[in-house]
Amino acid sequence: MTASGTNIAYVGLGANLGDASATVRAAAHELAIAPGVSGLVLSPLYRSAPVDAGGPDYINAVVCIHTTLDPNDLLRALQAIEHQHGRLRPYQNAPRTLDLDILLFGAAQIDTPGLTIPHPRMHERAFVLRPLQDLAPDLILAQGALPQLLAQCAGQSINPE
Ligand code: PH2
Ligand code: MG
Ligand code: MG
Repeated sequence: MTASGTNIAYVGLGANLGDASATVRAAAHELAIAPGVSGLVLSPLYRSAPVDAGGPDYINAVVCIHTTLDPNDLLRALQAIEHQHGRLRPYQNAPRTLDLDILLFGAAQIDTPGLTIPHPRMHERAFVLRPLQDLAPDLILAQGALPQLLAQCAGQSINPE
């Protein structure tokens, strides 16, 4: 936590139904103006092939925020934005209009049924690591530095949108 009582969090954004780019940009704006959230920075958007999932290509991005919310309240705020964009959950990893995942929340390590932080699969997904690297190139995850982790995802297709 910083001196002002805020935490820095990183949130992954993904969409592969409808106008995915517009949805990701709109969701970032909605999060930027949410109570308890400030200083949002949006990474460039990327187009990525689905990983462990089917359906159309995804649009992915990452945002960095400062927040006075606790992790569960941030999760609820993200779920409200997903819901506003018509998110349905018919089955795991189903195509979606919008997915908002907390990747990192300060130095928090949380493992509860509803919330796991750091995100348990972020270190093996180029669609997270590449935009995260744009925002925080020197970040080091428990599994390694971003360039090293990205090199291990070389088979995953991801291109600037
Ligand atoms: N999200 C998933 C599963 N697979 N693949 C890509 N490319 N982008 C995603 O956002 C994504 C995925 C589950 O949340
Ligand atoms: Mg996800
Ligand atoms: Mg999710």
